[in-house]
This record gives sequence, C-alpha cells and structure tokens, in this order.
Amino acid sequence: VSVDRALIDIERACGDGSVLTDPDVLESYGRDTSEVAPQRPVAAVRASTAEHVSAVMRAASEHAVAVTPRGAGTGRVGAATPTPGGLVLVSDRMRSIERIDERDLVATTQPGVVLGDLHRRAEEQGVFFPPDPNSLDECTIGGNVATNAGGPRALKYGTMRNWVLGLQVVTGDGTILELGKQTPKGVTGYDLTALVVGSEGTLAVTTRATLKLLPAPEKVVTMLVFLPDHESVERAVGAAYARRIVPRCVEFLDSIALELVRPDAGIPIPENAQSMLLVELDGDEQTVDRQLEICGEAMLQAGAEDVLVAKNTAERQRLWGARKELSYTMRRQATNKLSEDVCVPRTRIAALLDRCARLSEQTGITMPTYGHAGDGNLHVNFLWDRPDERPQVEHAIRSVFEAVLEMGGTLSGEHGIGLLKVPYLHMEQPAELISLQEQIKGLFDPKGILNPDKCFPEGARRFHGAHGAC
Ligand code: LAC
Ligand code: ZN
Repeated sequence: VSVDRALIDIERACGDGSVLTDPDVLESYGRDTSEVAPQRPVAAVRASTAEHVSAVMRAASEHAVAVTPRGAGTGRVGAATPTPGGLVLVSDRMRSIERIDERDLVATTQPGVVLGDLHRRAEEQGVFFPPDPNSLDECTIGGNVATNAGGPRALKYGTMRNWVLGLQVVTGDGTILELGKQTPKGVTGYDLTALVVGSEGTLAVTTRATLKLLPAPEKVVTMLVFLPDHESVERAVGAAYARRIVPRCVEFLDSIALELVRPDAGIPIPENAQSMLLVELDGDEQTVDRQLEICGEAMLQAGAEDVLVAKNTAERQRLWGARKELSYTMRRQATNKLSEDVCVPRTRIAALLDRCARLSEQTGITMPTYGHAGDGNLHVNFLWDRPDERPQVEHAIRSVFEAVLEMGGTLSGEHGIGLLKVPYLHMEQPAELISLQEQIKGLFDPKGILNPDKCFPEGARRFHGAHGAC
C-alpha cells in the first residue's frame, strides 16, 4: 500500500531507526491530553533536521499519506491526535537550544525543546521567556508554536504569537521556508509567522523558532484574594487596571476548584472561601512593593474578604504547583470530564459565572470553573458520571457557547479547535470565513496531507464521518 511505500522513502532519507512501528510506541502517540478517542498512527517518524522533515513531507505528498506533527501531546482539543491511516511526525531528535543571546534578547531553538528547559536556561542568563502554559515541564516549543500556547502570564505578556519573531518551517509539499525575522521589528511582507503560530499543525511543520526574550524581572509577588460572589470577582479583576497596574497574572478559582487545590496549596485557604483570585505582580523591587500595597487595598475595596501574600519563593512555587495540577485533579473527580476554555470581555465575567451556575442547576451537571480571569479566559468544566447525562452536557456546552458569543466572546481563548471544537466552529465563524481559511491551508498544503482532519468541518467530515469529529 502507498503508506508502506512512503515509509520506505522516509527511512531511506532519514536513516535507520527513523520509522517506528512498535505497537506500544504507536499507542503512546495515539492521543493528546483531551477526551478525544485515541487513534493509533500507522507509524511514527523521527526527523533530525529540516531536510528530513522536507523528505517526509515529499514522500507523504507523493503517496497521499496524512502527517500529524506532534510535540509532547499536552494539547487539549485533539489537534495532535493522529489522522486515521496517517503518520505522526515527532520532534524528539530536535531538542537543541541553539542560542540564547542576552544582549540581542533573542533565542533560537529546535522544535523538540521542552519549554521549561528554555525557561531555566534563559533564567541562568538573566533573561525571561514569558509564555507559561501549565504543561511547561513537558510541552515543547514546536507544540507551543502550533497551538499559540497561552497560560497565566499571558495577561501581561501575551501568548506565544507575541514572542515568535521568525520560524523555519516545512510546508505540506516539503518546501523549507524562513518566515519572519531575527529582529524585534520587521514588516517585510505578510506576517506568515503569525499565521503559522496557532495553526495546529495544518499549515506547516516548525523546524526552528526564533524567539523574543526580555530581561528577567527583579521581583515577583503572589497575592491570594478571597471573594464572596461573582460581582466582587469581576470588580476585583478590574481593580488593578483601574489603578493603572497591570498584574502579570489574575487567575480565578471557584469554590470547587479551591477545594481541590486546598490540600496542596501550602497556604491555609479560609474554610468558607467562595472563590479566589491569584494576583501576581512582577518588576523592580520598589515598584512591585508599591503595587502590592495598592492592589491589596483595591481588592478589599472591590469586596475581598481577605487578602494574603505568599511569603517566599517556596510558598509561591507550592501554590502554583497546586494550580498547575488543577485540571488533572479535576479529571479525577468524576467518570467523565469535558473542559472548555471560553473567553469573554472582562466586564462579562460575572454574567458568565452566573450563567454557568444557572445551567449547572438546571442540568444537574457539576460545572466547576477556573482560569485566566484577567484575560476573561475561563475553563468551564463539565463533570458527570452516568452515560445518560451526556445529552444534558451537550446542552450545557452549547448554552455556554451561545452565551459567550452573545457577550462578544470567543469559543476558545487558548486551547484551539483541533477535533473537539470543530462541530461548534460555525457558531462563531460564517461559512465564508471558514472557506477562506481552508483555501489558505490549500496554499501551504496543496495535497491536503498536513493534519487534514483538524480545525475545519470539511476535513473532519472526510475522516470522521457525518458528525465531524469524535
Ligand atoms: C489550565 C490549562 C488546562 O489553565 O489550560 O489549567
Ligand atoms: Zn488554561
């Protein structure tokens, strides 16, 4: 069959050991960190260079075989789930941090570099790479590029797209391209770098990333703010800005989420706390100390019942450790979990939380909510045990999406479309806009082999049948 012929060409180009077919290995590449059903790939391909990736794409084009690029598989919407009958292209042989230049404030890395390793190496040189998805100890730069990874610090610093200056990529037909620039400014041509960032492996495979850095902030402080109701949460989210302060994080945890982090948070969380904001400030020592005082006062005025400050780095790390684990901790609370990552304007946070509370009451589905409140980006979770509750879950999800769109929000603030959200895309985007994006994909990937079942309804239908996805 054609996939076998493609694999012969690939192994010839990439060398012995570059094609993996061991069932256990393939099993481990079958899924990401979402509820999307696993799909075993026909083979996994390990490329070491851009030339290898190019050879892989040429062979796959010639034999019409789908290729799903994969980082660490920590995505949340099935974007790294192999396309049925296709290959996965892994980056574990491309793990080099090629350059961290603290004077140019630029880093160059291969796609398989783990984000946390880049953070540590940058810190050793006194510089700072802000993007911080919670999977940072596992996830890779290539995956961060593909998903436009966010995280708590996106509030002050933006998401991955703000930090990628240039990319070396390989398109669907095997062409190697240098996109973007090596300098902090540059407006030559269309911004194709920005287009590839967040394209979920549907446009091109990243083989090298040139990233922007900052000097590391001198001081970081974390404040815990306990709030009694949704209105006070919304007021507290806006309170820092009203005092001309931009925190680097404003994270929200509702009462269920709070109970789940309580045992590991390290800081005593008041027994009756209804919700918490984690507010983090960074900058030079004097500024941070002054802002901490102003923010604390502002939070009390917004209705906070109590404000605590983490005493030292160890306390901060423990608290964030519990927060980072939250989605896994929550996963263990029920037989089934789905998690959304909607985003609304900051002034609609209370309305969204009210709406979720009402829906939970109506449907009987537990809907704990937490997330990046400063950005209006909330993870609304749906937990249920019995299979016959599924229709209620579907109803609740659709209702949340409808509400979010009415409020001027978006279906996905940080996790993307992948497979999970394809069935809902049309709620936010008209057919013309979806079609334009599909045409753009066609230019990067003329044979339609790069993750062809993801992001858009037509590809999803072709590989997954009438329902589009899963
Ligand atoms: C989080 C991931 C799920 O914020 O985005 O925990
Ligand atoms: Zn998140």
